[in-house]
Amino acid sequence: MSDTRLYLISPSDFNLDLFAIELEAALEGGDVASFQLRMKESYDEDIIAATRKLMPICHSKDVAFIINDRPDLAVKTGADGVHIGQEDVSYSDARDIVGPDKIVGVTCKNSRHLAMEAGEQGADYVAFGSFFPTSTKLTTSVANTEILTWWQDLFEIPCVAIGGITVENAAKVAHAGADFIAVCSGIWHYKDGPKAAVTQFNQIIK
Ligand code: TZP
Ligand code: MG
Repeated sequence: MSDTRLYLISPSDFNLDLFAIELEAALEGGDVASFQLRMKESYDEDIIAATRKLMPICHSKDVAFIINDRPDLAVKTGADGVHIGQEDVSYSDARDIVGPDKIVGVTCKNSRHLAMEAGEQGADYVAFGSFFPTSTKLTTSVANTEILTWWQDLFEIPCVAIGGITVENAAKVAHAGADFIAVCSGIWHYKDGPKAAVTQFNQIIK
């Protein structure tokens, strides 16, 4: 394990003013590499309004701001990148939309094949999951930590571990080779609050 870093994922629904305070607190807790705005059921104008409020908070801490599913909104809002799943727009279409400079990350479930394909096409990171039970998303694939070690040994492109990661189990995916651990409820529902969660995660994964 070397330098695993945190990748925060937003809840899909939240009060923007209150969540902005939570996000600020979380980023006070320690190192965070990136933040993904994952508003799955929202209107475009709400995603744009959330980006306008939350992205400056992230940028003030050098945290990359990634939008889920929507390369078009990443361009429109000036976000740093987009995260796409296998059911979203293809990697090549996403890249065409956002251009060469933005981050494009791709969910690869538990598939070595999908990850190699995404890597060959130019993905900036590949994401594997779900490693642990989660209620944030309907689990369509269960991943084993071996896939992180396999990827880490063979490829330079960073890999992200996702799904049910908490302060209790984060060491397992970090040790296995995750470059980033992506966490939603393990941060926002942490018993002592998001700031303490970020501090705890950093102690565990460094
Ligand atoms: N993809 C696989 S699991 C998941 C996503 C977006 C949800 C992650 O949220 P949590 O609460 O950290 O399990
Ligand atoms: Mg998606």
